[in-house]
Amino acid sequence: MPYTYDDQNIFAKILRGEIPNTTVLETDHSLAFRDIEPQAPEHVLVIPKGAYVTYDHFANTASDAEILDFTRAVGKVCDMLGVAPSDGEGYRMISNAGENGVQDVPHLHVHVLGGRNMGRMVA
Ligand code: IU
Repeated sequence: MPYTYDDQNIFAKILRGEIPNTTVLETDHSLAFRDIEPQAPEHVLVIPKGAYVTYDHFANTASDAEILDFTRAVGKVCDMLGVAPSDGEGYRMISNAGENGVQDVPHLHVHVLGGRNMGRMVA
């Protein structure tokens, strides 16, 4: 079944500037901002500016330029937060998709969490 994108989702509103956010990084095709309910001392969401619902939707249909930009944006955010294991203590990167993934906002977002030990993943 093809994805249908709901342009009234909260991240679409953030991208249109209708709702404020705490921006960490903005690039041509991506935006990174602080999660409103942080689950760790560092909790940033990285989203593509394009209308993609999940990671698979994005990876299977986005342009090479968008994918490169988004991938680099995630890496840059890790650097900016100082959580990369090369100079920090590591991080967790996750993206929830659909019902079983318990995705709340239907616009692709990667969570970057750090600043504490995230514990072993239970599921
Ligand atoms: P999820 O993977 O779709 O469950 O994550 C959605 C995240 O979006 C969650 O961590 C919320 O705290 C976060 N969030 C936000 O940062 N700003 C908002 O206005 C809303 C949700 I609504």
